Amino acid sequence: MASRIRLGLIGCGFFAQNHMAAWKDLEPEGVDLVAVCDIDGAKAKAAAEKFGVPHWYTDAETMFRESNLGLVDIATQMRTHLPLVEMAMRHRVPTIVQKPFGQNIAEVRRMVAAANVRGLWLAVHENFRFQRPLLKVAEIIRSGAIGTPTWARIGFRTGYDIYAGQPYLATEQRFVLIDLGVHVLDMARVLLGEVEHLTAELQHRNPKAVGEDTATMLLRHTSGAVSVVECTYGARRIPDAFPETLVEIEGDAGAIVSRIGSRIEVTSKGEMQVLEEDPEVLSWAERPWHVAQDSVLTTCRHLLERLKSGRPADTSAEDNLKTFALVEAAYEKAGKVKPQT
Ligand code: NAD
Ligand code: 89V
Repeated sequence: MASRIRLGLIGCGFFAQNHMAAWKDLEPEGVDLVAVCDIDGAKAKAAAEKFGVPHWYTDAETMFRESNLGLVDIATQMRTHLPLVEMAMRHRVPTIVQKPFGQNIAEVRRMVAAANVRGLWLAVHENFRFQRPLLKVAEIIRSGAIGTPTWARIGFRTGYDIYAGQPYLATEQRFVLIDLGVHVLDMARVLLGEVEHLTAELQHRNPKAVGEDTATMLLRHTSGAVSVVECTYGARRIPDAFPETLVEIEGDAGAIVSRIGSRIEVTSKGEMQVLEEDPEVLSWAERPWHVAQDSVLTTCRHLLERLKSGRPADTSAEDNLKTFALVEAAYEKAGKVKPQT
């Protein structure tokens, strides 16, 4: 019988509930969540009880020493990713870390180096590219149905109260680009390929947020394609698209337009076809998060399969470094942001 993987999870907060639910669903595929850790003992204990995890810890070092882990999933906020990834590497445990990979590119490079010097597997839980509608868009492009992509608009524009579940976002000096821009820039790479030139405008439209809450970027890809990549938590439109990333993609033989509700309009050979790609609402999911929650399960399945087969993840540390470099380039190009009262 193929050996089962002993998994530990660090950070039992808001979004980790989806990680733990997904890992429990993946038990039949060879993974056992054997330990959880949170510096807040009440959260660690609650997670262990909710998900039937045999051991819980308040100190990651102790968990590594006692749990004989084959994989660790770090679902804390970005300021603790570097120390926890380096700890996992010292214990020679293959590691998944949530986005943003790090607080800045220097930290990201340190984590990539810590894995490479030891020949260890390291990946980022970057799940937008595993959202069902975006998987379908990428599949349509690969099929050649729209020819060669030449232009795109990739946007995540919402007024959803993200601060209710993630209050810390309102206190980050570097906010929407590193939190949300990292997702849509990753999608730009997935759909149109690597980027050779980028400009960016940042806006600080929400006076209650410390950092920028709106980013609009113009990218030229090495293919010659051009994309407008944008994200905001300050939209006022109805219906609200949360948590969907809406895309328009033009090729030399067709086009793709995604609409709210995971509907995809594909124009090819002069015909327009509508595809319904709204994922089922998993037993542990709820609208409107269900699109993101479904992507967590797909992401964790991909990561597990790649680890077990000894191959890098599509969202490997090395790959996500390229996306993170675009985040840093956008901050550099945008310069100082003036609050808009
Ligand atoms: P959170 O603050 O709710 O949870 C983080 C938890 O980590 C807290 O319970 C905290 O006590 C714990 N923690 C902090 N330092 C620790 C340490 N050294 N050891 C053990 N536990 C520690 O944060 P969140 O909203 O769940 O976000 C966590 C990460 O997930 C962030 O990086 C965020 O960007 C990301 N996130 C991703 C998605 C997505 O994949 N689409 C969605 C939301 C959040
Ligand atoms: O990724 C995040 O941190 C979440 C989002 C809604 C974008 O998934 O805020």
